Amino acid sequence: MFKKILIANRGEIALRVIRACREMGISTVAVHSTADADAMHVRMADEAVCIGPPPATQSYLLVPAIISACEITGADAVHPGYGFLSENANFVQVVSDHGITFIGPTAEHIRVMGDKITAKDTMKALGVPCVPGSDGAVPDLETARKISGEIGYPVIVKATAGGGGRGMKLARNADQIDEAFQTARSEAKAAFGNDEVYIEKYLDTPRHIEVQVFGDGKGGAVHLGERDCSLQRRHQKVFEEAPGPAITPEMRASIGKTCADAVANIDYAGAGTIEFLYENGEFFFIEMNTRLQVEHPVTEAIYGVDLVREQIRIAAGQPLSFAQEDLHLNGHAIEVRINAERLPNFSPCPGTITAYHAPGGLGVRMDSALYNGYSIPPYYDSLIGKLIVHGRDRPEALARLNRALGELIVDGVDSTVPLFSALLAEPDIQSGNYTIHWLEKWLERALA
Ligand code: MV4
Repeated sequence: MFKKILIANRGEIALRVIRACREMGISTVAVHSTADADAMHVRMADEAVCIGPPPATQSYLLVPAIISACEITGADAVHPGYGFLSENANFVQVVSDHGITFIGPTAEHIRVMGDKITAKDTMKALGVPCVPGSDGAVPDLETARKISGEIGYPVIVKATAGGGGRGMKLARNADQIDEAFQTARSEAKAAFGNDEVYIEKYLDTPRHIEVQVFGDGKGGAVHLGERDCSLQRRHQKVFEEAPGPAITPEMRASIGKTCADAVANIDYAGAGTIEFLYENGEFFFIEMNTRLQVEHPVTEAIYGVDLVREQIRIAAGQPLSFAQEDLHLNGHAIEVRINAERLPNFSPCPGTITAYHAPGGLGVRMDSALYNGYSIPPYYDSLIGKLIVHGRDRPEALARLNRALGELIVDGVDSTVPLFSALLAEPDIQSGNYTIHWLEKWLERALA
C-alpha cells in the first residue's frame, strides 16, 4: 500500500481524499496556490506545498510543479480528484514516467474515452446501447446532409473533442443542417484544435442517467447502480439522486451488467461513470467519464462503500473489497450542490464567510471545505459544498433534505441554498417527474 499520497486538487474533494487516506493510515500532501494558503485542505493534510500563483494554469494545472511537489515530499502516488488534471492522459504519462502511481485509469483508457467518437465506437463494440447516429466522424457537408436524412431530424452535431455539453449544435430540420455542421466544425477547431464532428439523433426529452462502474484493471468489474443527474443548468448539475426515480430494479441489473461487462472487457482500472440519455424505457450511451465524480457520495450512501478507498486499493494493486453479489442498494440518497453564486443569474459570488454551520444528524453528510472566516477566492469554480442526505426511501430523503437545509448556515456570500427549498416544494420534484430540460424551464418562471 502507498505510504504517502499527494492530492492534486483543492476544496471539498481534496478533503474527501485526505479523509480516506487517514482512515487507511496513509500520509497526505496538499498542494496549493498562493490564493489557497489558508484553505482547509492545506490545514487538514499532513504536509503542504505551495505550487504557484492563483491562476490554475500556473498552479493546479501545472504538471512540472505537481511532479516537483511529489519529489520534494516523497509521495508515491497522486490522487487527481475531479476536474483539473483528472482526465489528462499526458499528466498520467508524466506521473508514471517519474515512478509515481496515478490513482485512476491508464493514460490509454483516458485517451480513448476523451475522444467521443472513439469512446462511442468502443462502447458499441462492447455491446453498450448507443444513440443512433453516424458511424464515426462526418467528413463533409454532403455526408452530413445524407446521414442526417437517414437518421431523421432533429439531429445533433457534436465535436469528438467536446463532451459535457461543449461543442454541440442542434439541427431541427434539413434547412438547419448546413449551418449546424459548419458552426460545430469551426467552433470545435477553435476550442479544441480538432474539427472532427459526429452526428446523432437528437432525443427531445430524455433523462441523464449515469452508471457507476469500478474495474480492477485485471478483467474484473462491478457496477454500483445509477444516478439521475437530469437537473442541470447550462450543463452544470445542481441536484443528483440515486437510485434514479424512473429506473426499476430489473433495468438497473440489466444496464449495470452491460456496463460492468464492458469495462471488465477492456481491463479498466478504478472508478468510471458511463453516461446515458434515457427515454421511453431505453438507455443510449453518450460519454464515459474516467474519474471520480462530484456526485459520487449518493452512490456511497446507498451502497455503503467508500469509493475513494477503492480507488486507492485498485491503484495499489489490491483487489476490490466487494464483489457484485456483495453490493445491495439500500434506501435513497440526494445531493445538492451549494455554489457561491448570486441568484437569479448564478453569477459567481466570492467573499468572506461570516458564519458557517453544517447540518448534521441521522442520514446527513456535508462535504465542504468551508469554515468560519474563510475567504472564498475568485479564481476557481464556485462549488463550496455538497449536502448529501440518505433515507430509507425517497420521501424520507426529501424530508431529510428539507430538514438539513433548514439547519445549514452559510453567511457572508450569496449561495444556491435558497434554490433547493423552492425546488423541494415542487410537485414534479416530489414525484421525481423531471427530464434534462425541467430545471431550466422552471428557473425561467421561478426566478423571472
Ligand atoms: C444529447 C442530447 C439529446 N440528444 N444528445 C449535453 C451534455 C452532453 N453530455 C450531452 N448532452 C446532450 N446530448 C442527443 N443525441 C441532449 C443533451 C443535453 C443534456 C444532456 C444531459 C443533461 C443535460 C442536458 C441539457 C441539454 C442537452
